Formats: sequence, C-alpha cells, structure tokens
Amino acid sequence: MNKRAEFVAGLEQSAFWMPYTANRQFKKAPRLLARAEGMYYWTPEGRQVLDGCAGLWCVNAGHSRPKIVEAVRRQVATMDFAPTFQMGHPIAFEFADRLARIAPPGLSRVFFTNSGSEAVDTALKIALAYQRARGEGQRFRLIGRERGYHGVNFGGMSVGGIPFNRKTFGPGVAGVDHIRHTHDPARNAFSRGQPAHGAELADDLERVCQLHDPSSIAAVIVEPVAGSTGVLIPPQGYLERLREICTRHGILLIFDEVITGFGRLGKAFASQRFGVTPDLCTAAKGLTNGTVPMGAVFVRDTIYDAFMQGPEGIELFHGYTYSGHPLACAAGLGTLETFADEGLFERAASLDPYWQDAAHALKDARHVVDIRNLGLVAGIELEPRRGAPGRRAYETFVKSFEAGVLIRYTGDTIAFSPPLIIEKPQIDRIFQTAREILAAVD
Ligand code: PXG
Repeated sequence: MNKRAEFVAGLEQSAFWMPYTANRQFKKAPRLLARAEGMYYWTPEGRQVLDGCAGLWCVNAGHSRPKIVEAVRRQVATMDFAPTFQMGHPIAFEFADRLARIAPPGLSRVFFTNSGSEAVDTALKIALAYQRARGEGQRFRLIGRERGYHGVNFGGMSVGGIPFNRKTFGPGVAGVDHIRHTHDPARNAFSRGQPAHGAELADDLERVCQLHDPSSIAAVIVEPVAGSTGVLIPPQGYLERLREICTRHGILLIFDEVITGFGRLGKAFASQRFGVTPDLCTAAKGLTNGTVPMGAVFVRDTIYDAFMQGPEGIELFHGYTYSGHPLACAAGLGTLETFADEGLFERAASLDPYWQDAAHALKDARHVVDIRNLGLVAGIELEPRRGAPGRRAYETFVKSFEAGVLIRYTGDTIAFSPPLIIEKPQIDRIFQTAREILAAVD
C-alpha cells in the first residue's frame, strides 16, 4: 500500500471525532486538503481546488496571505501567550482600537472570545447583565428566530432555530422564544438582492412581545443574513422594522455577524450595508481570516458605560483564558492590513453585480427552484429528491469537490461565499461547474 492508501485505510479507526460530519461515511471516502494559497486549496495528491466558500465562510482575504503569516510568525516568536485577566498586552488593546474604527457607529467597545459560539453566548450574557445594571433586571427573556444559527454553545443553541441542533440536548436556556423566519419563496423566489416582500414579518416580534410582556425581554438576536440555513436575505424594510420595535420596547438588538462581518456583503459589517445599527454585534471567522481562532462582541458605548458606573472592581464576571490571545490579535492586525492594502471591502462591493448575474444565470439550470444573493454570497436552492431530502445538494457538493470547486451545502441549498479576492473568471468557473454538475446529478 502506498502512503496515501495506508492513511485512508487507517482513518476508519482514527481517534478524530469529526465535527458536524457523518464520520462513518467520511472515513470510508475522505475528502482531504493539505495546502492552501490565495483562492486555492490542494489535496494531498496535489490536485488544485478552487475555494468557493472561503474555507467555512472565514478566509475572506484568501489563504496564507503574507502579511498575516508574517504577523503571526513574528508574534509567536516574541510572546506566545500572556493573560488578559488583571494583566494586559499592547497588541490586544491595539487590535480592539483598530476594530472600533471599522465597527458599526457607536459600537466601539470590543470583548474578545475564541469563536463565534462564544461571541454569541458572551453577547447574550452582556445583554442580560446590562439590563440588570440599568435597573431592568426583570428582563430575562432572549428572543431568537426560526432558522437562526448562533453557534453550538448552550445560549446560542437555545436562541438558534435549527431543530437538529437542539433536539438531542435537553431544554436549553430558560426564557427563550423565537420569532418566525423570513423565508418566503412563494413571493420572493429568484429575488436579486433583498426581496421586496416581507417587511411585515418583523411584526412577529410584536406578537412575542404581547405574549410575554415586552418588559420581560432583554434582547433579540438575529443574523442580518442567515447563512447556515441556506442564505436567507432579509426582505426590504425588515431589519429597520425589527430595530424600531426593539427601540420602542427597550429591548436590545443583537446582530450575529459571524458570517456577514468582514466584508462578505461589501462593507465591514452588514449593519453598515443595511443602514441598521444594532446594540451589540458578534464577529468571528473573517476577523482573523480564519488563521487563528477568535471571536469578538462589539458593544455600544452606552452599554459599556453602564457597567463602568458601579463601585470599583470587576464589572463583568465573564472571560476566556484566551480572550485577546496574542497570536489571534496578530492575525487580526495582519488581516486588517491586508484588507486596507487591497481595498477588499470595496472590492467585494464592486464585484457584487457581476456575482449576482453569474449566480442568477443558473435560473434555468436543472433542479433549481430559487436563487438568493447579496454581496459575495449566493444560495441556490434545489428541489429535494423525492424521499431523500438533502441528498441532491450533498451529491452536488461531493461532485463539485471532485471537479475542483469547494462549495457548501445545507439542506437542499448549495451555498457559495468565496474569498473576496476572487477574480471574474473564477466566479464563472464556480457557477459553470455547478451548472454542469446539476445537469448530471439525479
Ligand atoms: N453565528 C453564526 C451566524 C455562524 O454562522 C456561529 C455563530 C458559530 O461560530 P463558531 O466559530 O463557533 O463555529 C456561526 C458559524 C455553514 C457553517 O457552512 C456555518 C458556520 C459554521 C460552520 C459551517 O453554514 N457558522
């Protein structure tokens, strides 16, 4: 047996319990990646694969970019780790201050975590503690949305709206309810950008407010664009209306921007693209270009100030050993520098129309029942195969990888979210490959 065959044969017994993966199926027929640069991965055999989904929606500046690699290399050789509990290191302050400059207006305080899931749970805890700090401790409820994904920790799982992510893990956090999702293909299929119909779906928050009494609600959390459940774009006017209802009832609005942050929609944050400013917002993934794990919560100044009023002492009993890890901060600074050097926010915005046309050109492709897009994201929804939901999208994903293009799939939607450095011929290749594969899969 050659080395590769030996490795694959050994996988079935491997100790690695893979996340969100059909382990038995995967270990029999693995898809492996060994190297990455720019827009491409290479398999261990040296086959080149175009990255159509920025790894997992995170490598927004492309792979192994020199400034990021160098910043991490320099930092690990200078200081590998230092605590941020009652101690500090300059790079964490520097990175937070640089982030505050690109944050949505007014959200200029930054709490560091190590992942999107931790950022979400941190944002929910800050929301609860803030309500208490301002004398509104009766606000204990947290409201999420159906089809929302907010990571896998207990808070994020509870406010999340994906049945499979919830059903085997008990009751979750108490006091959680959900508003309805915005997916409405009957009225909005094949919308380009934001769908025209559905602003009134935000009024479902009023229903939940009346049911529970709005003065019991601490916060509402939504993804501005729902990524994981199939690229659901908010209808025109919807986010504005959510904002208005939250403000009217003293409820904090949290945007989960783990996917939409860092240029995905052509601005630093979706909030700026939509012109709707939340009270807190989460980020992760693109924050460090996926190089070193990190998440962050951006907090409105007035919320931070409310914590700084009491007697001297620890203001928030919360934090992670690795909050503000020096390597993550170095990767983040290298990421910001790369974005600035290459104008990547603007690049994503300027490619948006080309991307949109390329995606919607698949309208007549086989199996396609809807196409949704915004910024450099697209979701193509397929008609489910009878009796085997999700199977057609899964096979499309596998065949696409074999054809040299990495994409994502969720349910019966295939999702595209390439690094923002993508060139137009690469955009053509992604969608052309999808068209050919859709013609070939059953
Ligand atoms: N919030 C949102 C909106 C996310 O998309 C998380 C929180 C959790 O982040 P961490 O870093 O804890 O994984 C996410 C993560 C996919 C996919 O293909 C999406 C995510 C993760 C993995 C796969 O849809 N989103």
